[in-house]
Amino acid sequence: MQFTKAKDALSKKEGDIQLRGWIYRIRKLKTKIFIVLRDASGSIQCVIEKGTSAWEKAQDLLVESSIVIKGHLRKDKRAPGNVEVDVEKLNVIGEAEEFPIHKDKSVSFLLDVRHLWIRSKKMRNILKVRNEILHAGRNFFREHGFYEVTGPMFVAQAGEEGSSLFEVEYFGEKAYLSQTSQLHLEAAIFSLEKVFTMGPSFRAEKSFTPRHLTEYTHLEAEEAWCDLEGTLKTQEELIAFIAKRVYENCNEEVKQLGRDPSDLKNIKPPFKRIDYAEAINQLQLKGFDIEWGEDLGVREERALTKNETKPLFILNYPKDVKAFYMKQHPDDPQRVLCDDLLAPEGYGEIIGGSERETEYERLLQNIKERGEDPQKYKWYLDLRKYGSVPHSGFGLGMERLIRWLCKLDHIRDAIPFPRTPNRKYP
Ligand code: NSS
Repeated sequence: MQFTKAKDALSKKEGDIQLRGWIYRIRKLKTKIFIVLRDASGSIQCVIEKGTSAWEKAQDLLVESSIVIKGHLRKDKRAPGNVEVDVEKLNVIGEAEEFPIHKDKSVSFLLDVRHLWIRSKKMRNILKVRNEILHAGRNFFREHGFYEVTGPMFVAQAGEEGSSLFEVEYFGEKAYLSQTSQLHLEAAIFSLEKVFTMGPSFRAEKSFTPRHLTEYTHLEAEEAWCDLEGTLKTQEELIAFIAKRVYENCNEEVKQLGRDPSDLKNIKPPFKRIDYAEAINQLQLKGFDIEWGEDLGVREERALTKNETKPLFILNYPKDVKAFYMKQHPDDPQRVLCDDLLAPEGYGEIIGGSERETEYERLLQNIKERGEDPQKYKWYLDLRKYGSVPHSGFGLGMERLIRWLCKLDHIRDAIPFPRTPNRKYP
């Protein structure tokens, strides 16, 4: 007999059934033992009668033991899901020791036992939504004519701020863990025109905020023959596409995580756009002590987005707070053609994007101004020498997106094994 998934069993009519999974709850009464069996799909109640062979085997079983059950499924109004399985045969596959996770454990304890905590209902729901989001991200690009490209994770130069580079020893030389695949994607557009990648990015930031990881999942895209306007359109379509997929395929999961699924239905283009100067204005009116020229931090982004229901673009930041590769604004040399996309409800930045500087001399100047060695960027500068074209791209932090869509307090729950400045175990 084949194994039935717990979720499918709930919608099945009466009949013989075989299930396998882990004991989520076990309750021993005088003449019955109730087991809630869970698998990846859901959970179902099973009941063992006194005097059966299963009764003896179940006596000392603890939660999280893995078992196989053969039995008979029937309707029962008292059981969760209104069905119950009368156990005829029980096989214990792996007996569990006393499970270390009980109610009311601290956040840091749950992080220490993360390898076990990912079995929890909450984490399973998040991981399912995460799965949907990662797939939807890939599918969007495939459906829109982008080629998937993989950049290297060992790199010789900074892609973003040098101060957040992880240095590694590379056969007696210095190398770094990649902060972004952007520069390599820029090389790839001259072959494939529209490219994307999804993989880890590393940031050596000692930031203890609910939106920073030292290793995160980065979905990046780069398009040839594309200006800032073009990439803004790709960005909003991507986010709307992913939100729709989550709405369609993870309705129950997001609901259980505390997100009203109808919020996701509303995430449709166009997204509101405001200029950086307008953002500074609004913040000053809200009482922030901020001047033109300063970057926006967590608090500022929260203030700008807390009453929004859709993402918000902030455009054209000052050159000095942004990376070297961004194109100078044609009307204002102090600004660059760029965007940050901020998630609503106070969540803040999820995307950083820009049109890229195509002029060799300006790019070289930018690299020098930031104190970087142009020699290390020789290959990247080459791209401006051999048939340069206007191009734009962006990077989306997947855990930030997951955090927002799942309405999570902290980014660490958006990834199975979070890496932060004080955590690399388990
Ligand atoms: O630094 S970014 O703003 N931009 C780039 O890396 C570009 N080179 C991407 C590109 O154009 N191809 O990072 C992009 C996004 C940012 O908006 C966040 O959502 C996310 O990456 N990000 C992070 N997520 C989690 N933790 C950390 N530390 C982090 N840093 C950036």
